[in-house]
Amino acid sequence: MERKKSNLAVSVDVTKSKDFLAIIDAVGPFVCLVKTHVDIIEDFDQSLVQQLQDLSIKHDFVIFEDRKFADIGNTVALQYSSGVHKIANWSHITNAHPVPGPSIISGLSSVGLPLGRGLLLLSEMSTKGALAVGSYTQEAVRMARAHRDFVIGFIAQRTMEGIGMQENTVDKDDFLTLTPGVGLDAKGDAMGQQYRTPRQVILESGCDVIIVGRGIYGKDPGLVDEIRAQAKRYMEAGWEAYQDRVSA
Ligand code: 5BU
Repeated sequence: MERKKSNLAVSVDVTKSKDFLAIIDAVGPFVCLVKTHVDIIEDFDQSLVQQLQDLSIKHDFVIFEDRKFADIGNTVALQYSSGVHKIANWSHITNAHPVPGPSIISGLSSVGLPLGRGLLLLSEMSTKGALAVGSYTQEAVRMARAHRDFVIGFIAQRTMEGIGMQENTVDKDDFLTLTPGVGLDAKGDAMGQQYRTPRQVILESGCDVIIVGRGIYGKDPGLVDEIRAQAKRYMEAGWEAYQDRVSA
């Protein structure tokens, strides 16, 4: 993030590998991270993974497969390492719902730790009516603190710093907060998504990284110049809000 002066992550939710790679190459210079949902790609094969890794080196970004694991330890270890996608082989970080309890972290770390991978826990969601609130969120943060060797942060709507801690605790967290549900032009979509601006997310809510999907690639993945311009716009808005937060 420091090296590129960017706290922008782009979520590339398209179904054709040609569009997927074109968007990533266009936004690459502006992002610290690219977030994927590889299970929506219709023509997925291992060569796509190789090309994604090449782009990650070319543009200096981290790869995050947004897999949202949610099963028992043994099953998630298999889902993470095996199957068609073999996520652990190429995705630097992935994420999990805390709903099964700490065993989900043990299962995933048995695969990911030896490979130097990291995990984000979903302690909140951006959707209307989300159930990840209150004591659920607090327990997610406690689970993360108990597994600092593998958990590097959260997907959440605000910083998780201090959540669930006793008052006057001097212990400081050092977790990242990555936040989806970010848009400069829309307030939401027709399926429950809710958007806030980079300023609300980074400056007011104390998050670190904005995750932006349709706000950047829009409806037509072929409009590469427009996608590049939007990526630059979101990168500048995110970084300015971050600078304002750290200098406040
Ligand atoms: P959008 O096009 O900017 O709305 O895409 C948001 C992305 O972030 C999409 O890939 C979702 O799966 C993902 N997401 C989210 O929107 N809200 C959440 O709480 C979580 C993930 Br967790």
